Amino acid sequence: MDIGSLLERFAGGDRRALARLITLVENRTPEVPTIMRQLYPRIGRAVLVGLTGPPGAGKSTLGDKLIGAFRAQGKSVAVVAVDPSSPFSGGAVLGDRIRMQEHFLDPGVFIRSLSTRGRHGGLARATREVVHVLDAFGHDVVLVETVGVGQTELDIMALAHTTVVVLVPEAGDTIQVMKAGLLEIADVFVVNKADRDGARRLKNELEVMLHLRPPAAWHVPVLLTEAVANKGIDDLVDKIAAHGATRKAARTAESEASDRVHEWTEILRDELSLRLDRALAGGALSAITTKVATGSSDPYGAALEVFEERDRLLALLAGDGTRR
Ligand SMILES: Nc1nc2c(ncn2[C@@H]2O[C@H](COP(=O)(O)OP(=O)(O)O)[C@@H](O)[C@H]2O)c(=O)[nH]1
Ligand SMILES: [Mg+2]
Repeated sequence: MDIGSLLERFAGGDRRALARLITLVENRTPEVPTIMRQLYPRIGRAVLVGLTGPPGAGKSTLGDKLIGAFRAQGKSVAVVAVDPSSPFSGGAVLGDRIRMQEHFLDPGVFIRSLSTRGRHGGLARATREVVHVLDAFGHDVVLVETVGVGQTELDIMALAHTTVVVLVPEAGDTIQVMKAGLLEIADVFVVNKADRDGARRLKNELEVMLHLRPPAAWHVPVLLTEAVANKGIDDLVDKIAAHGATRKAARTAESEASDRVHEWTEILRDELSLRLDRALAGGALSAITTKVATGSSDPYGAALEVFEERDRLLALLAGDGTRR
C-alpha cells in the first residue's frame, strides 16, 4: 500500500494503519523522513512519560496500573516497551503482553514492544519516531518503558517529558543509582515493592542524596508504591501531572528554539549515517571499498576520496545507494 493512503487511514483513526506506520518507522525504511514530515503538524499533544529502572523492579506492572489510572481519567494511552534483553520477543515481552492484556480490547489503549535486535545507535531515534507516531495518532499519554542500563536507554529517556525511575529495595544501594546516571534523569523516583523490607530506608537514602543537590524549580519526589496491589498509583499520577506543569512553566521561546535545532541536527546526523550505510550496502562505493580491502588505498586517503568527488558525494547525500 502506498504511503499516502496509509497516512489517510491513520488520520481517520485506523489502528491497523497505525501499526503499519510504526513498523515502517521501526524498520528505518527510507520513507521515514517523508512520513514524519507529514505527521509533524499533529505531533506535540501527548504527555510523554518514561519508566526506567533495573529489570524486575516492576516497571511493566506499574505501567499497567498507570494505564488503568489514565483510562479512568478518560485519557487514551499508548505504551512502548523497549526490550533490550529479548531479541526474539521471548519471555520478557510475552510477560509484558500477558500482564497488559486486560487492556488489549480497549480501543483507548495501544501497546507495542520494540525489539533492539540488529540495531545499535538507531534505537533511540527509532523509539523517538514511534513515540511521535503514537502522539500524532492522538494518544493523550505515551508511556515508554526501558531497562535503565546504558547510554541508549538514557537517550531514550531524554525524549520523555517526565522520567520516572523505578527502584526496589533489593536493587542495591543509592551508589548504584548514581553510577547508572539515574539520579540526573529522574523527575520522579518510585520505590516499588513497598511491601518488602528496606523500602522506607531506600526512600530515605534517596531523599538525602537529592537534598545534596542545588535547589531547583522542581523538587524530585520519592514515592512508595506497591504496583501489584495498585497502591500509590494515584500519587504517582499526580506527581507526573505536577512535573508536567512545572516543566511547561519553565519553557521559554529560547529553550523551544534550541530544542528544535537540536532535534533537527540529530535527524540530520542519523539520516547521513543511514544514507552512507545504504550506499555502502548498495555497492555505491565498491571501487573505493576494493582499494581499501586490497590495501592499495589507506583508510584515511580513501575516506577523503569519498568527499573529494562532488558527484559521488551528492549521490550519497541523496540516499541513492545504487549509482556508481
Ligand atoms: N512484592 C511485590 N512484587 C511486585 C510489585 N510490583 C511488581 N511486582 C512483581 O515483580 C515482578 C517483576 O515485575 P515487572 O513489572 O515485570 O518488572 P519490570 O521488569 O521492571 O517490568 C513481577 O513478578 C511482579 O508481579 C510489588 O509492589 N510488590
Ligand atoms: Mg517490563
